[in-house]
Amino acid sequence: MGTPTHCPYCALQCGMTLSRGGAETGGGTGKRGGAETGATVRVAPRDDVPANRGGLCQKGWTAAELLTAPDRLTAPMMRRSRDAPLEPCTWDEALDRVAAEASRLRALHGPDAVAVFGGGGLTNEKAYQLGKFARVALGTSQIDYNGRFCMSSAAAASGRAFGMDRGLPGPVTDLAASGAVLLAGGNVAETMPPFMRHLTEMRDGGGALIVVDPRRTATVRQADLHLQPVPGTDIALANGLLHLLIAEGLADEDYIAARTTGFGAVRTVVNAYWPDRVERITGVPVPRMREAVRLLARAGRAHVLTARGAEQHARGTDMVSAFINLALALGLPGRAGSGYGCLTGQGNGQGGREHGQKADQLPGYRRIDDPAARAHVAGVWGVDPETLPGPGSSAHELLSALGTAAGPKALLLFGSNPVVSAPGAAAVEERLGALDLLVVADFVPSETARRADVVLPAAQWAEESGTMTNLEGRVLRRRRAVPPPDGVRTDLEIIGALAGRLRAPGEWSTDPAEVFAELRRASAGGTADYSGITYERIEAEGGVFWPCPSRDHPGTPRPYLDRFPTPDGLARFVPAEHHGADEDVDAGYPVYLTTGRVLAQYQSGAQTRRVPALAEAAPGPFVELHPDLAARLGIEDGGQVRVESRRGTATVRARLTGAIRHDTVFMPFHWAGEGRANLLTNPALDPVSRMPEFKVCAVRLEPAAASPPHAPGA
Ligand SMILES: Nc1nc2c(c(=O)[nH]1)N[C@H]1C(S)=C(S)[C@@H](COP(=O)(O)OP(=O)(O)OC[C@H]3O[C@@H](n4cnc5c(=O)[nH]c(N)nc54)[C@H](O)[C@@H]3O)O[C@H]1N2
Ligand SMILES: Nc1nc2c(c(=O)[nH]1)N[C@H]1C(S)=C(S)[C@@H](COP(=O)(O)OP(=O)(O)OC[C@H]3O[C@@H](n4cnc5c(=O)[nH]c(N)nc54)[C@H](O)[C@@H]3O)O[C@H]1N2
Ligand code: SF4
Ligand SMILES: [Mo]
Repeated sequence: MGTPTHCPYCALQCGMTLSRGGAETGGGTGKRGGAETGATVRVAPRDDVPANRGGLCQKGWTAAELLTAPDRLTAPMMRRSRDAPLEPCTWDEALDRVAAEASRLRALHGPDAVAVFGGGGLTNEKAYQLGKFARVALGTSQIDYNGRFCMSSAAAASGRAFGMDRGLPGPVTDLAASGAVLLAGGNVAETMPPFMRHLTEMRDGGGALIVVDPRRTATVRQADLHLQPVPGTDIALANGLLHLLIAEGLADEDYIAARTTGFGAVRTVVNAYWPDRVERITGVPVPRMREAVRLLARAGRAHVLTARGAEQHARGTDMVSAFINLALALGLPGRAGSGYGCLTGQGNGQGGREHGQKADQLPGYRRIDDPAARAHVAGVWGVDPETLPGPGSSAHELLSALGTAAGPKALLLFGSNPVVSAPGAAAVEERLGALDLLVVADFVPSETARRADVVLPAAQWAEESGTMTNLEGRVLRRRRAVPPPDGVRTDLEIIGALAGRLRAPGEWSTDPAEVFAELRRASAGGTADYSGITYERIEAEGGVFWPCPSRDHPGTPRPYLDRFPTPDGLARFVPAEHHGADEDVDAGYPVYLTTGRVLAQYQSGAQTRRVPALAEAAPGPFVELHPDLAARLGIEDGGQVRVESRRGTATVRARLTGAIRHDTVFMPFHWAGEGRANLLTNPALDPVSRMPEFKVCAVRLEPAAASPPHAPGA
């Protein structure tokens, strides 16, 4: 039979069944040591989950192998003094030290001296409890999370257009019945492979896939039309498409009049984006733009989707607004089977942004500066609203302030590895080193955990239960299939034990079901209302879509059908002007660098670099560049290259491909050490979302002296 659950990695949350026992048969199993010597955990895809319907990618198939990673953390560790090595200790020693040190720093410097950093991989229960822990047990305003580096620009743009931020406008299966999908800045064939089947089904039914990407990716190879812009020019491109749509009389005037506001100002702006000008800015030929507009306008049902390529920019919020404007002029949002959607990235990237681990947020997608929201949530927490701190700083600002005179002196980190994944990684490492106390809860000694003063070993996905909200806004059950190894605790147990030591008021259950019951009450009446969702309903209904404000409410697969959750019920056009990259190319740094992902590695790689089959498939960092550019620079395929930006230098292998623009190179960001893409990236922030510009900066390249091959797992 086995335990039905979902993959630990990305937001598609593919359904899988975990079963125990039996002999090990190679790929797809994790062999358990210690108390359960010989037991194995076997992964099989579920075909009753619409998102993946029997499919899994290589990361999902091998997910159980991390349960028994040779260097899995199974005992707390701490440093007795600053320069001492990390040594195993007891849980009491570790937790006492964290509580005592946090209390001391708070007494000395005030409550904001202790900061918290969370992650979009945490279950709803954990994300909720972490936000409550920061506000109630520590009293700090300084909490944010890695989702700020992920979909925050799309969240901000969706909020201002629709009054709400929920990744997709309907079930992912709606895509298959679409007549056209425009995907801007997403490489789903590598980042969520089973998602491709919905797009393939659409194409089989006559629909067209249009992809906007500076690279001819695996996704583009399955598309009908490729628009290949210069990185950072998507606003101009989207405005150009809208210009053509209007010029050709294809805008949906009736829909615009009935369901939207603000079109006039956008029309005035896009007036100046005539096709030749847009071709000059973006490099996309006018006939391709015309073709894209024709395919979308003729489609009937259609979707405009964005992913990180069109979001991780210093103007990322405006970039998404420009694509939303196009979707609105086509009359898509709020029509069944059509709409604008953002492809959320992390496993619980959606739920993780709803329940309070974000600097400006309280559970239920409430604002922390809203007096009514504060009163409601403080009531659930059993504290005086006056005691709740106000908004804190965004992820990059928080990390940049660590250990400075006015900044936090301690950081508690759950579910992120910023030494690899944060922009300006070298500066972040320096800030972490300046802290009085760094505490990291993780399953493995990530690059960030290795720098910690206290390391707390946490339970993995197959060893805990809770809920995850996938990219559709569907709340799903994560179910425990095996007990954690001896010495390992769940994140809820860790948070509960620290709250107790800090004498925090209120309840600190370590039982996910109890925490979820409290989350439901805290979210009641908020935008992301979970109050009608129960574990039983999720089980019986195959997941429940939020908002779901009562037990007899069916949940909301398609939220905008009747009206948008804005004060007047109308969607808002928001004008967006092209600004170009924060750091443009020049004589010193003549090439654009963009960054992203490959199929076999996940994020900072802390997990996937430890799975042998994945490490073999994607063994080390590289830079992808066009053969013509390589020839000009004297760079050979497979040779070592120095890639240099104004912030640092990375040394990686060259991978030559005609699938990228001549003026652009690409690096995945999954590896540590001197090949880190984030030694180079530009931490310029979007003014609204505070998203860093991961997707474009200026670099120069030169061949490097040969160096030994990269060790896997390093
Ligand atoms: N294998 C794998 N899968 C993952 C993850 C992973 O780490 N590995 N992470 C998960 C997470 S958290 C996320 S957020 C998602 C991300 O999923 P995606 O957004 O699909 O992934 P990326 O590779 O970051 O970026 C997508 C594409 O954007 C393109 N791009 C770069 N610059 C620009 C630009 O200026 N404009 C446009 N239009 N495109 C541009 C890149 O060439 C790249 O092909 O993936 C999830 N799934
Ligand atoms: N250059 C560049 N940089 C990027 C991006 C890019 O496109 N380009 N993308 C950005 C994006 S979209 C994202 S989402 C970030 C992600 O980057 P990170 O925030 O570093 O994400 P992960 O590598 O998933 O790190 C998660 C860490 O927490 C641990 N972990 C996972 N789940 C849990 C849990 O439930 N509990 C605990 N205690 N620990 C857990 C893992 O073992 C791992 O060490 O990277 C960003 N950085
Ligand atoms: S697509 Fe995402 S959820 Fe599905 S198996 Fe791969 S990593 Fe897991
Ligand atoms: Mo992400």
